[in-house]
Amino acid sequence: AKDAAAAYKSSDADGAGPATAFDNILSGKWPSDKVYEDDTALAFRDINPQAPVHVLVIPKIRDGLTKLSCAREDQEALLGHLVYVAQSVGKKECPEGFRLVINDGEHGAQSVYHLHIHVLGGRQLGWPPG
Ligand code: D5M
Repeated sequence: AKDAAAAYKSSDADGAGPATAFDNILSGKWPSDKVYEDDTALAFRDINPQAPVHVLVIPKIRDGLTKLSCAREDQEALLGHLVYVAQSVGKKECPEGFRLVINDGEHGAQSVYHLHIHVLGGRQLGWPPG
């Protein structure tokens, strides 16, 4: 299993965009409130929570996944795994339901260009989103 530092090096070396805040979390340089971790995925609490439960699920190695719309066909299994991890966190922390969000690009209000799935819940969420 790759450790976070090794994953950080790979992420940094992927050449698909500048380092992000999440590289600092993956390298251990910055603290994070981790809720789940495995070989390929990391889940941690959002620093600016929009709901009582607000967790981000990210790939440990970015590999060009600055945003969802950069996904390649060979990354289908990884994307499925990230969604699986997200539902697992949501089910555990939000038994009454939750929402997964992926912001993509400017109009999607994306701010960190390292793919992440927001897991939001712990209160009644509104619809449609803003
Ligand atoms: O969401 C990016 C999210 O990343 C946003 O909700 C804040 C969160 N964020 C940014 N920096 C940190 C750190 N250091 N820890 C935890 N969470 C962080 P987006 O979909 O790109 O708008």
